[in-house]
Amino acid sequence: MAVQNSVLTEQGAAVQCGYLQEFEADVLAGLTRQQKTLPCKYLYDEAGSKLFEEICELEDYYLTRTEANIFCESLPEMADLLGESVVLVEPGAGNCEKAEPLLACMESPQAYYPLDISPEILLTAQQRIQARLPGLEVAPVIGDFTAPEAWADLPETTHKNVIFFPGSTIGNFTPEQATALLRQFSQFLKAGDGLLLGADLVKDSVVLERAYHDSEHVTELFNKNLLSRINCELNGNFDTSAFAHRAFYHAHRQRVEMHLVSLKDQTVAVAGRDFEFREGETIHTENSHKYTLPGLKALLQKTGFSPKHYWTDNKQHYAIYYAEVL
Ligand code: AVJ
Repeated sequence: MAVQNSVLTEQGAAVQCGYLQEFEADVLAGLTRQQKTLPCKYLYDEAGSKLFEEICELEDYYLTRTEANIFCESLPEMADLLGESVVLVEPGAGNCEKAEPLLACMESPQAYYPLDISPEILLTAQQRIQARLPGLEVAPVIGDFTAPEAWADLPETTHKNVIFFPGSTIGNFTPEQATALLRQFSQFLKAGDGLLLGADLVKDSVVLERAYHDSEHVTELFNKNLLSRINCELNGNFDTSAFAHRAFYHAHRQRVEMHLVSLKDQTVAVAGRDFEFREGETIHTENSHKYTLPGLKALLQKTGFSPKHYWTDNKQHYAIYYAEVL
């Protein structure tokens, strides 16, 4: 049974009300820290998600098209490994555009459960997929996939489940967080269930840094949108022109870090509180962790999965891994 639209909207409204309180608490806590930090999940509001979609089209941002090419080449093989009558669960599904060709290629998929925080985007995607794949049950679940409650809202099933986690979303998590998240995935799954995971690989730092400091400055807008969002939703007064976008590869941590650099000494108010910035001080806004193939394999193994197969592009810029629960 698909979730009724009215239920979905109510569920969405309740989730979003709690979400605003959590946003405020997280922003105030993050700006109080020695290294000012804002959780990267807040970059993806409606405007941020649109900017991120623009990033995905950029020449400098190789990730999306490289992953798409790998999928395009190996979809039948992947669908074959997944098997028939599978329930596909996608945490952070967004517009569900990556799942659609996979579902179309799979042998009589049982259901598709996209899990995301935006009810509007999910509803549009649900209608689109149901029109293109009639007979497939598409039941969106509104929630934050890093929260255990969201997983409890998923319908129970006796069929084989496969968690679909493409887009290198795993890169947003530190190794410790990624370990916890994949353990959460494997605990939700049962023996024989699967995980199809996309991850960006370690490579030349020039290529990496260009992807996050693009020549068309879309990533800069994406990063600064977080400040505009705080201004709007939390009554802030950030002057976005008094901050600069910075992105660099930290080889030891195997990640690209995104920051906003204060261009002068300044005081900014958020939700009735004042925060001091020194010139050159930064707010750390996002991490994008990069993996090696052995690193990915080890991560899967220590979180309850048995790695079965991986696919890469010829430059080994990006990998898609398929693993099953032991
Ligand atoms: C959505 C986490 C995959 O890390 O490449 C892109 C986010 N931030 N450009 C990434 C992002 C700036 C993206 N992920």
